Amino acid sequence: MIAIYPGSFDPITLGHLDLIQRGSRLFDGVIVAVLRNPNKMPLFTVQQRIDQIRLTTKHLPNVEVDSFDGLTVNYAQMRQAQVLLRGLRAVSDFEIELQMAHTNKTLSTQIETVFLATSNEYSFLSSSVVKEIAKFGGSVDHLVPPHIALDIYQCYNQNSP
Ligand code: COD
Repeated sequence: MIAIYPGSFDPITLGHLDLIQRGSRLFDGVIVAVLRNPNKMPLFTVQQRIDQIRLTTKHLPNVEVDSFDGLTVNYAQMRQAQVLLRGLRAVSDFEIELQMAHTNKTLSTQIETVFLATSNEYSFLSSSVVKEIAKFGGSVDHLVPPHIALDIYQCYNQNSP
């Protein structure tokens, strides 16, 4: 069974990586799919994010990284995937994720959303938190893979704190 793990991943964090690793043990294949979203002003371009995720997941042979436009369910169907993999950190995630899962179900009855609960140590972690800390000169070494931390420090024009 193939799962799509869709998201912004701007940038990928250790919380995302944890979910990908656990998903790769549950499914035959996991496709990490970066949304090409012209409405958002991302820190990293789609290509940068794809390269970052590829480097981060290179030890996982059944994980592929791609990007997509438009509806996630259409992309999933195009890739012949049966599952959308999503993470749940808190009740606030639950509300949004449940709405998204129900919406996606109305668009395609073939595709199931599977939620994995966050690992305890990453329950507070998001790409936004990482950017906020880095913007104000804090260290994000414990929140993202080492090569991503360097990319982030470079973006904010700072040396490793
Ligand atoms: N622990 C566990 N899970 C985590 C953690 C963590 N620390 N951090 C993030 N996650 C999970 C998130 O809960 C989410 O499930 C996933 O990882 C990706 O997170 P993000 O923030 O990188 O990506 P999102 O949530 O912004 O992605 C949203 C989509 C791109 C999937 C969504 O906008 C989408 O499907 N857009 C396409 C249009 C569409 O199909 N719309 C219809 C559905 S409403």
